[in-house]
Amino acid sequence: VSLKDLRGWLERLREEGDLVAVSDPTSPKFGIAAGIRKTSDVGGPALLFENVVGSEIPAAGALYASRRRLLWGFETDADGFFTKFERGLANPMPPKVVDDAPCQEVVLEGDDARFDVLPICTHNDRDAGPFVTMGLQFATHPEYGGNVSISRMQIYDSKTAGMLSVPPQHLGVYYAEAEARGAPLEVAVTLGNDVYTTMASQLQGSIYLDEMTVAGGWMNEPVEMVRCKTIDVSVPATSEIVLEGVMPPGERRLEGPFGEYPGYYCHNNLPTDQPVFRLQAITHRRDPVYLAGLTGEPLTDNHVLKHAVYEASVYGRLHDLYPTVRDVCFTDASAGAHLVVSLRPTFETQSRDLMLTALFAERIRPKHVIVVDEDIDPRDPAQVEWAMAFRVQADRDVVVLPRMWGFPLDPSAPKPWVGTVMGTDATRPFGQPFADKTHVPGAEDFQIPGWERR
Ligand SMILES: Cc1cc2nc3c(=O)[nH]c(=O)nc-3n(C[C@H](O)[C@H](O)[C@H](O)COP(=O)(O)O)c2cc1C
Ligand SMILES: [Mn+2]
Repeated sequence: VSLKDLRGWLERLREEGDLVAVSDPTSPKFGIAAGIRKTSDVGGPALLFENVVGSEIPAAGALYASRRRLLWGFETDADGFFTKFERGLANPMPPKVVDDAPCQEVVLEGDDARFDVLPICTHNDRDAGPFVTMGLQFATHPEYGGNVSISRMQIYDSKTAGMLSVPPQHLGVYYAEAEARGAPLEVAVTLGNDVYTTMASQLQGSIYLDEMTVAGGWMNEPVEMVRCKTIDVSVPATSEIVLEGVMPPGERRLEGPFGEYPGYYCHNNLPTDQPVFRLQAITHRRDPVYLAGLTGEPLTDNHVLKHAVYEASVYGRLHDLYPTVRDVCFTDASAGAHLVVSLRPTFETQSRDLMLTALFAERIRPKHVIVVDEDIDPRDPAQVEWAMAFRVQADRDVVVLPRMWGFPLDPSAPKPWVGTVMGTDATRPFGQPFADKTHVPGAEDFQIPGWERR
């Protein structure tokens, strides 16, 4: 099985028992999202909604709601993940352009190209309407080159959607610069891709980085891309569905509200003025699968996908500077606000140096950083809390910096993009004697008669 497309990955998940088909009719209005919410909350399987009310096209959901599925799709495991990630980053490979592509087996243009053919979902209860949540937007810029990212798209009618990408997000920059020249920005949106391409969309790289070269690096072969039918943009040849369109200059429309990744409706629930996407054509594979996915209170597709890429990126950067960094974790519950780093400190102030470095790691910025010793697993919230409880004296170990970079969607912040950041050094004082940990010899191996771990 090849994992170079969505189908290969679905096949793998089916074999692992991690994809369950839902055959009951399911409404794209809340019904699909309800299934995704439930399985995300219980750590359940991905879902394939075979019978979507009002659409011929089935929808896959919650594919990215678990790290284990993402690792299968990336053809690695938890131990090999950072290494494989870094090898791809270090060996980028430009895509290869092909003429014939599965994603263009069916071409819908003119009146046939309507959002209505797709099972586009409405998710959280106070959302403004249906949103495309997992689309990959492909665009090009004369100087910066190709870009791929994910932006939510609010569906207004069968031909028009909102597009939320605010500079410094690259799509927002591309659009702003096209608009300044009085030109439309051509954008292709793909739904249903392989995990490599999808993860590449979350790289927080330079604006000059063509993320698809990294996808090729991870695959160790160039990604095959095909030119769209109506615009001069290329998309992965194996995409399930492609939406071709333009973002016209000088046009804005109210966008939102939408239940966002902090688990809140931000900006006091108010919609904001955003650019518009006009649909020109839809192309798709025969018997395509639509990709649904949830954003909202952690943990959802949105968080798992972003955090995998953020952790591997931050690990690479920090490990370069501090080779005794062991692991980094954006905690599940914090929606990317909390970064825990485990370190074997080699000099007195290193844990504090690291704390500040991690707070300002370019575009990936946690709000709170906690540094723990190497005996603490940053992925185990109970161990982290234990370190916070008994290795921290707040006056000595906590650094609070007001008026720094803030999450644009943090409802507690005084204004968007500005907030207070905090570092906590939860390592034991360097080079000093510290209390011994308690330990019962033999506990690990003791068998409780007739009792199995539930
Ligand atoms: C499911 C999902 C939805 C997202 N929605 C948005 C969005 O609506 N607007 C946005 O600016 N970023 C969104 N993001 C984050 C961007 O895709 C991400 O920051 C990306 O790396 C930006 O690409 P760029 O570096 O080329 O700008 C989303 C991410 C995920 C995983
Ligand atoms: Mn980019």
